Amino acid sequence: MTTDSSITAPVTVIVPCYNEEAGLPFLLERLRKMRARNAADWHFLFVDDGSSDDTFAALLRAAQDADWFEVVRHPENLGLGAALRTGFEHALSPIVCTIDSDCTYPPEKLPELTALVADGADIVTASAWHPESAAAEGSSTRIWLSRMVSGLYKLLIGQDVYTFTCLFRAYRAESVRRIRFRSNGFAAVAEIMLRAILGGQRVAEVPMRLESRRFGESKLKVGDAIMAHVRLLLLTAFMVGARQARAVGNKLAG
Ligand SMILES: Nc1nc2c(ncn2[C@@H]2O[C@H](COP(=O)(O)OP(=O)(O)OP(=O)(O)O)[C@@H](O)[C@H]2O)c(=O)[nH]1
Ligand SMILES: [Mg+2]
Repeated sequence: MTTDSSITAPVTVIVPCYNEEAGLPFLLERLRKMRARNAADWHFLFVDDGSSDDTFAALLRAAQDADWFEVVRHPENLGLGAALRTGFEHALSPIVCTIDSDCTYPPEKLPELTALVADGADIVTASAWHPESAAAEGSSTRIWLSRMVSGLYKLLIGQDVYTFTCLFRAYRAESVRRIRFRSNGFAAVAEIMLRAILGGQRVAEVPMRLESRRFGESKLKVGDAIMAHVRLLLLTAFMVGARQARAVGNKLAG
């Protein structure tokens, strides 16, 4: 069913989808089994972002026999960041997760992430570029881009956070709601992490192997993603500089 209401289960998992009909049966079966095994009271919220294929209709059909997920839809494609914003608005659970709909990180591992939020972290991310993570599978361009921008953000931020680009995360809801991110596309994932770190939130990483997509096609447009990350790198440099200037100012004043 579609929903206008908000979700109050202990954990809500937001699943952004754009033209993912090929992998939907696999994804739904995997989530159903995962819930049956260890997350019976979790809720899933699919955000269909104006898909032009059968994604939305297939989700609605599947939702008729399932009370554990709901579907919201953008009438046109607004981008991954916009879909996440919509998801966060609807999910009122104390813990909110986001996952890729192509299962490139195993949904079964989500409880590892939510446990760390329960232990005090504000944001927990799967980390494909952590030194303890196994070698990633998939497109070499995507791997190169994601590694490179994560390395640059790490350098700018000056903290041991290795992966900024991974959507597979768990958040303390009250913390993520404080983050105002502006990116509408893929860069939103990095922007959320950067703003969380700069805002003093507690970040944890779980080393995890990135697996390759088995169904459908990648939605990442490399050129657009590079431009978005260049803008975000500049914004980050500005935010880091402003923070340092404030710290110096406070020292002089104190
Ligand atoms: N709502 C929404 N979701 C999107 C959009 N673009 C991508 N996604 C979803 O975001 C997730 C990540 O997109 P992918 O296409 O898998 O991008 P990727 O993981 O960088 O690339 P591959 O896994 O190598 O294909 C998937 O669940 C997509 O369906 C979008 O414009 N809107
Ligand atoms: Mg993917």
